[in-house]
Amino acid sequence: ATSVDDGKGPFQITTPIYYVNDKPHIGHAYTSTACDVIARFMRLSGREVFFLSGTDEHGQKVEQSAAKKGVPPQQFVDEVSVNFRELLDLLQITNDKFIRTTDVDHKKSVQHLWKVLVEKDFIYKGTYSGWYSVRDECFYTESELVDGKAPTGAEVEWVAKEESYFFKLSAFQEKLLEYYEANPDFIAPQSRRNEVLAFVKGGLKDLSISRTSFSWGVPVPGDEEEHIMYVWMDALTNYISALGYPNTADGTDYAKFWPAALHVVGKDILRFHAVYWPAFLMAADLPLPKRIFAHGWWTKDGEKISKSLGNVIDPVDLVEKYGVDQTRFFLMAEVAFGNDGDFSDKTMILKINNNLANELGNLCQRTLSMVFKNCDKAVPKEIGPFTAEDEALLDAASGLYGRCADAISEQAIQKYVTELIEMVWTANKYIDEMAPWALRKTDPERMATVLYVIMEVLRHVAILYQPVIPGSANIMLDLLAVPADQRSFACLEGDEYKIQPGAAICQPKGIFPRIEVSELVEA
Ligand code: ME8
Repeated sequence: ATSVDDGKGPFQITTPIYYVNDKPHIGHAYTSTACDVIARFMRLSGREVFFLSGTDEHGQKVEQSAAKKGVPPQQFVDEVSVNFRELLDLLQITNDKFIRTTDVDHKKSVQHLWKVLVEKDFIYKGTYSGWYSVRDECFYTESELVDGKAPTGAEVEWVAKEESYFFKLSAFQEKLLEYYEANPDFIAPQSRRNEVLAFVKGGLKDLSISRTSFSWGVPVPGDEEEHIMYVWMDALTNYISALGYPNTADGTDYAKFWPAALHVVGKDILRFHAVYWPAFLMAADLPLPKRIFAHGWWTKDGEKISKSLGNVIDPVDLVEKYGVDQTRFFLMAEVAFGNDGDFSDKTMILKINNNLANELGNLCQRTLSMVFKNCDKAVPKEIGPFTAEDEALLDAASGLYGRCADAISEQAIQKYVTELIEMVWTANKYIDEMAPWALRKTDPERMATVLYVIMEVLRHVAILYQPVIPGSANIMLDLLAVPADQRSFACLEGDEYKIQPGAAICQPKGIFPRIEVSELVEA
């Protein structure tokens, strides 16, 4: 997929809002971290960012979970929502807003959208009977069922003749197809786009958008006593309610950010985002977001992660065992964004030990300790002319930002990290070949030059690693004596921000501890 974002101006990025029926797991950590990498990247590029996350708190699934716990739904969602907020803090996610669908403003916003759709004649009252999956919060047609279950494997129940409001989704089949055609990068990756196209081409039925058989939801305007809104209609609207919709006046977040939005979702909920949400927006005459990116699914040792299998991975445990940056790094580096991935502790430990501890950590450590010991505790001053090898390495480092930016413009986060990993490989190869330790006595000026070159390469690597491993990247930048106000991507261009010869450096310290093998055995 190519970029649809113009690379300039305000930028909105969103995670799905997570259901509060249970505590957060690795999938939630994954999507949130991916969005955080992109948000941080954009901010470091100088763009104004509105990064949104939050919790989806209505619907039958949440109501049932609350009932099981024996607490009123509001109390239940208040408690569980906190776990999601805390996970974001733990992972150092820099969301600008955390929306809850039980927020008063959000509810008003959804009710407003509803009224607009009524005015425009896209909502009518009828009766619904059909299959519903509480787990998926989704209606299915008979023909979609597989062995009496939802295509996702979830149980379905028969909803017998419930009075319901409907959204005229069928009216949007052609309009959606035209839109996908005219905007080939609206849905990414391509394989997922094809699935959406096939689904829409298969025919769209009007969508039941209200329920009467339970009560935990946003009341339908004009029919408050009987009807609550379908949870997906409520939830999807968060992307604009968080920006202040229906207030769209100049100066509002809505005016500034919408529709410069990238919605990142798991492949499980692409249909809601790529079909229903654009149809609601078209019906309301509102602009559509720039892109929907659907990422893949994590499994554990080859199996679906689920409570019943007892193989749920708690991101809080990962952070405790391996560290925040290590967890972020692994999740981003392990699988191509868009593909499925399999989690195992062993792979995680190996990846952290290899790419972070051995390759990046050692490169920093050996370079900086040589500088500290042999160059008067300062960035080398007495540097000679650059050789072809020096120039080649420095050129590779100067091109790094462009390559990384290209990757991010396609949400290719793994590619982004791989660029950095490979840059470090190249630098390690260079240091081994130049062997500055052997030059200490014979040619100190050449030694100083080699060390200087590596420090400059490390500066590029550390600045560009900030979105992925923010804490460690900033420690690296401290060790490299890069001033705190010279860490944005603008400082990767031009000579004035290069590592300054003579700048004092402090005693280097290890950044990435190796995870010991005993832990590997336990895992
Ligand atoms: O669907 N691998 O909420 P949800 C990768 N409330 N990602 C995973 C994952 C896994 N095994 N499991 C979950 C909802 N995710 C709705 C969204 S948005 C308007 C409403 C991630 O709590 C992935 O991003 O079930 C997936 O789309 C999301 O969590 C589903 O979270």
